[in-house]
Formats: sequence, structure tokens, C-alpha cells
Amino acid sequence: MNYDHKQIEGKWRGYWEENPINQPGEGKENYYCLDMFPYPSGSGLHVGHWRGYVLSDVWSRYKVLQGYHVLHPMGWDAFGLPAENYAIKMGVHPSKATAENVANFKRQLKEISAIYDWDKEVNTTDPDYYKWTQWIFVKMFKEGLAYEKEMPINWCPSCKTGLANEEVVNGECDRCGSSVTKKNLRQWMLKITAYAERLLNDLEGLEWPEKVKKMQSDWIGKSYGAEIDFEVEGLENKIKVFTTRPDTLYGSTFMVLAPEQAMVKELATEEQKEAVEKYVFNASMKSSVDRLQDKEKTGVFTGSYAINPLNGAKIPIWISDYVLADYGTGAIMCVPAHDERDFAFAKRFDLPIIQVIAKEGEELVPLEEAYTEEGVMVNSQVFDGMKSLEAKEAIANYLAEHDIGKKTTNYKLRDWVFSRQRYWGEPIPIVHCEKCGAVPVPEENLPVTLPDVESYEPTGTGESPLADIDEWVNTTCPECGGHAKRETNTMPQWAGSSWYFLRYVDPRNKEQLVSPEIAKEWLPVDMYVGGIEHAVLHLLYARFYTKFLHDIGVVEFGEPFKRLFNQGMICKNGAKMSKSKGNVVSPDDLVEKYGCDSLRIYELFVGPPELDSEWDDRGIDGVYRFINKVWNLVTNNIGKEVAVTKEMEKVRHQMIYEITTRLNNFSLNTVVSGFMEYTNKLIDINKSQGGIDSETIEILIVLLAPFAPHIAEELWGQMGHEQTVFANPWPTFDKEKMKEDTIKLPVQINGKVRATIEMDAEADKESVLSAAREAIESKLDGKSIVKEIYVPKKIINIVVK
Ligand code: ANZ
Ligand code: ZN
Repeated sequence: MNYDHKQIEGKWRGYWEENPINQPGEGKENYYCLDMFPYPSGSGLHVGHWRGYVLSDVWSRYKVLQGYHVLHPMGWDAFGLPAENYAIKMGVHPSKATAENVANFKRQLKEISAIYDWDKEVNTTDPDYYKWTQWIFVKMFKEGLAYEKEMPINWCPSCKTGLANEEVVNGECDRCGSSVTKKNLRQWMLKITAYAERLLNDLEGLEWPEKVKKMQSDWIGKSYGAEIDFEVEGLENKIKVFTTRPDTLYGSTFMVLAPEQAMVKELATEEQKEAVEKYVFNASMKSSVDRLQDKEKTGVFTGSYAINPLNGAKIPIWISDYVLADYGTGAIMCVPAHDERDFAFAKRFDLPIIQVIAKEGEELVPLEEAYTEEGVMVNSQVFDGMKSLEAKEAIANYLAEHDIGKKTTNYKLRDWVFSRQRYWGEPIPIVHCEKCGAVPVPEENLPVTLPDVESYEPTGTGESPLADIDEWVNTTCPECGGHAKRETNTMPQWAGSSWYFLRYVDPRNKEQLVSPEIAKEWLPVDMYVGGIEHAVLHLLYARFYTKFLHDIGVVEFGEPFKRLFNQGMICKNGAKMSKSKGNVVSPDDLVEKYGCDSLRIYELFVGPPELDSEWDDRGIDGVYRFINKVWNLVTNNIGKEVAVTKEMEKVRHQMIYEITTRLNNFSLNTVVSGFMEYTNKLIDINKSQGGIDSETIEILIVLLAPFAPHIAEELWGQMGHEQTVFANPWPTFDKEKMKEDTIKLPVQINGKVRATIEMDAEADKESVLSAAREAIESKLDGKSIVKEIYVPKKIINIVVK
């Protein structure tokens, strides 16, 4: 019988629908394996999307075989711009387009044959779901973590909406690539900064890639340093600067403020006023990209001077846009000798450079560039001669004692700009009352459902399209019953995805976000699989939400994802596979031609799963041949009674060992090559010994089951079993039985291989050497042996003269 993937895959898919392989059972432990849920776009799935889903399904099925009851859910992160943009273009309501896309995605996902629990499906746009997204917001509001603020925010002129810092990449909108500008708008903010310390510290206990942990800690960006007050000549107010290098204070030769810093106006003297105003205006017109990319430093002198608090030196105060308004205090003391940006600025505007740290034992010569390393203090009065690291402490302490400054820490993390001026998102559940101010919608009145609108078009004025629906906007105040207006901003797409993993375990609960008992059974997530692009955004927000829900008693744990695996991207012609690049390979044709099992295995075989890999359709042929080999080997042995030999046993245990170890390390591409290697070995034995014992054959089938479930199930059945192959335990190996009986050892004469000997694997040194001598005896050409070296189990080298 030939391998007919269509017939086999159809048959088993139907069977599994009726008889799910993943069942609770006495004594079974729970295991939660989660995929990052997709945004159901109109373009459907390509082979790049398959990769992550195959990885997590292989892992889930492996856990089933290990005896766990596995939760492997799937759902839809369905709010967001694309559906809305589609609505604008086509005049189709986003909910309709979303429903169609979800149906299409679901059909395509079923082709993967993953063991998703479809009855646990969630959809962020479902009012029963977003009721709880809104509920979390109300709770945050009540805890003072959601607040309103008028502030200059990142504004994408093309998406016509505000963006969070995390959504701005190199000054560009993460979605559309337009240059992001600043706009002053009233915003809803979430105080994620209140959790900065915990978000940083708790990274330590996570089994996550180091790279992702580092990205998060860099994003949180904790710096230790000092705030120092500088007096200004002729002014009451002092300027506060933030520095990580108080040790360099004697070398501060000028000061720079951000153009938006509050003191800029009063610092500008009469003569400099015009120039300062012009500079400030120009800076406000520049996009963040320009500000970041400007190679040449720009700046303007304010006309005022500050006083160095340690030595009374008079230092000029400048303004420049290389200083950020919203970090530290928006003002810095500049030390050109020891900071690269300050050095460039000093060179450009001809400001003095005073070196205060020197390399130990070296003479002072004029600096060609900033000296940024540690060293010994010079030109620093009483601190001279001290190590700079010690001076950092000493000067900070001195400043604190004299009330000129204090030690502080600073975080790069900013509060989260949480409002979007768009239609297709969760309405923020707040009403504005003239008397009572911002009042949360009472929890029992949630959800605030998203009303229908005539036009989804963003207004561009900073108001969402909801603002036009009078009968929705006008309402009564829950507190005083007076006239009030609804908040018309919506939440960012991240809102619904920051907590969905909690809902999966109890998706239809009408009373609670999640029942505490059920949460305890399943959460936190044991394994989370998804793309690296979420390293800061989604993963940071989800950690923040979880910590908040922990603090208000909804869940017992503070970290949502114990283990994280980031799969690399699938590329084609060197570029990330995507519809917009036109290099998409659809899984449909490949499934049709080779079958789901072959495509699943090829997804793993393309390369190490954590790295980006180039897709080549031709590669799947090799996988298909391998599958056919397995088919032929197994069907060939059905009904044969073959006695097990030592050799068969050895290969069997080696195979279990290799596959299991590689799988545990998530080295799935080498699992596949391992299968190919061991299948070939078994085929050789099959040839030379006329068959393979049935236990070895069955173990091959069980091992293969998580990867190629259909063929495994079919062959298992053909071996005469009634139960599913997934009812088996994962095979175990015996190290003793893996041992090779004999080993081949190369014998070298003066470093050149001249013979090979075959020895008992446990043979001692003396017998190895005597066999080696014998093997090369005829090749000595009358020379005599002066030395013999044996590297155990590897090689023998005989030195002759
Ligand atoms: C004096 C100094 C001397 C500095 C020196 C550095 C080296 P982190 O926290 O590690 O990023 N700084 C402070 N606020 C700033 C702002 N709003 N915009 C731009 N730069 C700012 O770096 C903190 C250092 O960056 C601070 O220490 C300050 O320059 C600068 F040899 O102060 B430093
Ligand atoms: Zn009121």
C-alpha cells in the first residue's frame, strides 16, 4: 500500500474531532501551552505564520504524551487599525470584516491539525470579553493608575492617532512607517511607571531568552545617579540636573536644557530672546526622526550663567534638542571631556573642555575625543587622586550633606499613553460630568458597547469618530444624575491582549474575569510561544496587567509566563515573508501536494527555530521522501515476527535519547535530522537482518507522533492498536543499552592516519595500543616507535623515528 496523505489526514482529522486526544484524567497534571493569538487579517495565513503554531503544537502534543492534560487555546486579537482602515475603504462594518476574517483564519488554522481547544476561543471584540477589558480599566482608575493628562504625545499624522512610546520605532509609526510628530492632546495614561521596579526585578526568575529580558530591562532603563541644583546668576530659581556621573562635576563647563524645558523662557536674556524663541520654534517643528538623526549638533546660548556648586565657576547655559525634555529633569550639566555628545557640542560651539578623570599613570594631553572610562581624579580639588568610582560616591555624599543635591534613580520607562482617537477599539468606560469630573461607568453597567457610526474616518482633530454620535455621547452622570458626556477615545489594541491568557481558562464566566479556583488549576502559563517583535510591547504590558490584577486580588501570581520561546521569522528572498513584500508562500498548495505532516516537519526543518530562516519550497521534497521511507519501513514490518537483536535495541535507545534531548532543548530542526538519521539506520538493519522488531518500530511511531500526528496515528492503527497513539507514554531510554559494542579508532603515524582498528568499546589502553602496533607494523619502514599516544575512544598516534 502506498502512502496516501490525503486519505490518511482526512480520516484522522475526523476521528480526532470526535475523540479528542487531550483529556483530563485521574492524577494528570495540567500544562498550559500558549500561542500569541493572531490578529485576523484579511490576507490569511502564510507558511511564516505556520512556524510558531507548529512549534507550539508539537510541544503541546509532546506534553500530552508525557501524561499532562494540556490547555492549548486559540483566539483573536481583533480590534485595531487594519479592520478599521478596511471599513473606511470598503464601507464594510469592521465587525463584519472581522467575523469573515476570523472564519477564514479558523479554516486555515485547522489545516495545521493543532490540538486547539476551540470551545475556549476568545475574541477581544466580543462585548462579553471587552466588558472585562473595561473592568480592568475602571479598577485601575479607582486605584489611581489611570489618569488624564494634557501632554505632547507621539502623533502619527497618517494614522491620525496618538501612539505609545513603545509603538514608535526610530521615530516612525510602528504600523505605517510615517514620521511621528508631537501633538498636545488630553490623554488617558496608565501609570506603568509605578511598577517599574517590580517589572525589572521579577525578570530574574523567568525562564525567558536572555535577549528579551535585556530588551525589557533596557526599556525600563534604570539609572543610578544624582540630582544636582545649580544656582543661576541673577535668578531666584535653581536649575536641577540629572547626572549619572557626579564624579565629573568639576569638569562641567556648560549646561544644556531641552527646548521644551520649563525654565527656558526665564533664562533667555533680552539680547538672546529672539534667537532662543526661534530655536525653540524650529525644534518643535522637527519630527523626532530628524531630531534623532541630526548629525551636526545645533544649539543656542540663553545669555544666562549657572554656578558650579563645588568651585563657584561660572558656566554658560545653552539650549539644544539633543537633550530630551521628558527624561531626568530635561536639563544636564555638560562635561565635554568625558561625554561624547557634550564633546561634539563643545567642539561645535567652541566651549572649554576640562579633563577631570585621567588614565592612571598617564600624562595629561589635550583630548582628541571624550575619555569615557574610569580612572583617577584630576583638576578636582580635594578629590584629586581618588579613584573615579569612589569619587562618584564621595561627591554625591558631599552634595547631599550640603543640601546641593541628592542621590536618585531614574527610569526610561514612561507612563503608557492609553487613548486612541480611533473607532475600532474598546470605548474607555468613563463619563465626564461638569460637576463631578471624570466618573467611571459603574461596574454593573459594563460593557460600554461600541456604537455603530456612519463614518469611521478619523477626524484628525484629535477626537475619535465616536464624538459625532450625539445620542451616544450624551448621557447622565452615574454620581449626580446630571448631564454628562461619554469619553470618546478608545483603548489601544494592546489592551485586550494584555490579559487574554487569563480569560482562556474560564472564557464564559459572566460573573468574574476568571474564577480563582480555575485560575489556580491552570495559571500561570507554562510555555508561551511567539515572535520576538513583542519583546517589549505586549510582553511588558501583559506583565504589568498581571501584577496589577495580582495586587487587587484577581490572581495569585505576579508573572504571567513562566517560560517563553521566540521563534524566528520565515524569510523569502532575504526579506521577512509578508503580503506587503509580495513574497508570501501559501500553505494551501503545499498541504494539497505533500500533506499536513510533511509541511509540519518542513516548518521545523528549515532552520533552528529561534533564528530567521530562508524558505525554499524544494526542501519539502526531502521531508516527503523521509515520510515515505517511514511509511515503507513500518508497513513492510507489519505482521512480521522479528526477534530483537542487540543492534536493534541499541539504535532504539539511542534514537529515544537523541530525539528527547533535542526536543527538550527546543532544537527542533535537529530533531528532524535525527529522525532521518535513525530511520536510515533502521532501514539498513532491516535490510541486513530481514526486519525490525515490533517494539522498535512502535517506538519510532510514538516519537514521531507530535511531529507528524496523522501518519503516526495511521501506522499505529495498522500495527493493530485500537487506542490512539497519544495514549502512550513518551518512551524512555536506557543508557546501558545505548552503548556501542565496538568502536572504530584511527591509528596515525606521525600525525597521518595510516590504519583503522575496531575494538571492543570497553577495551583497556594496553590492548588498544597493542592492536594499533600490530595494524601499522608493516608500515614502519624500518623506523622504530618512540612514543604512543591514546586519546580514549578517539584516536591513537604513534610517533616513529
Ligand atoms: C554629566 C555627565 C558626564 C553625564 C559624563 C554622562 C557622562 P542614562 O541615564 O544612562 O541614559 N542626560 C540626563 N538627562 C538627559 C536628558 N534629558 N537628555 C539627554 N541626556 C540626558 O544617562 C544619563 C546621562 O545622560 C546623564 O549623566 C546626563 O549626562 C545625560 F561624563 O551628566 B551625564
Ligand atoms: Zn456628576
